Amino acid sequence: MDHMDHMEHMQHMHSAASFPFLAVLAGFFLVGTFFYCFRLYARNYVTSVNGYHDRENELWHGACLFGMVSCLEPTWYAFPAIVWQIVFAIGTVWYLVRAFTYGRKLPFNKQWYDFAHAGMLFGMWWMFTAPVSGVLITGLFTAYWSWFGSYYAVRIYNDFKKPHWLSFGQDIAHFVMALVMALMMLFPATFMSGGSGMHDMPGMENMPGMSNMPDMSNMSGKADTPICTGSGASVTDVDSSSISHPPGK
Ligand SMILES: [Cu+2]
Repeated sequence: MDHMDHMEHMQHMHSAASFPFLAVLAGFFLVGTFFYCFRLYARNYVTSVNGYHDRENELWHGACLFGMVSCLEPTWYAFPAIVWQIVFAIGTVWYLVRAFTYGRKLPFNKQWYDFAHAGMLFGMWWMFTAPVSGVLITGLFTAYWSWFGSYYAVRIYNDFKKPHWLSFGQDIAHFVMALVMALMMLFPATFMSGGSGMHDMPGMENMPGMSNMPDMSNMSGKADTPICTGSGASVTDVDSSSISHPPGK
């Protein structure tokens, strides 16, 4: 598509998208970040409710949700993508190591919890890095997040039997996280606008607008622009053939 046509198309689509659903989602994940910050610091309270307190879990869930805020509304924080690429790489390795070592000895833990959280953080790393893309990768991540989401849908159902705001909070945070991540895999273009900052966003050149169609340019199996870009250019903006950098970058 001709670049100027594309820009006009984008601006048209932008003004048509009046409901700020990316901002609403980012706001939800920001509340979730505060929720896990509270859990991180309120050790005695969380222990009195759950019987244990897992500092690493609280910290990494907070990081995950804060990363989602940055992904959906990159202009709210001035974090470049490289920060999240490093953070989520560390988190992924952390939980893999934990799954095979001390995590198995924690009485409240199960090995598959650690694998699930390694997968969660790996999924976030992928959102900010996207070293490669294709139908297979989209399918695998969508399957993973669908499983993750349905597990927590059942947990939310069970929470009604013995309601507590801590368990509702964590299960709803996981469920919405999984739902949004699955949708991001299936409809990446819809989540790449970055709200009000979209005109400064690297990656928007690839967008076919607020389309509900999957971005077919992601299906070619080669390196692609990450869905989450942070406040600056990603170090993995390798597909330069499809990117015309905005002026002043
Ligand atoms: Cu979790």
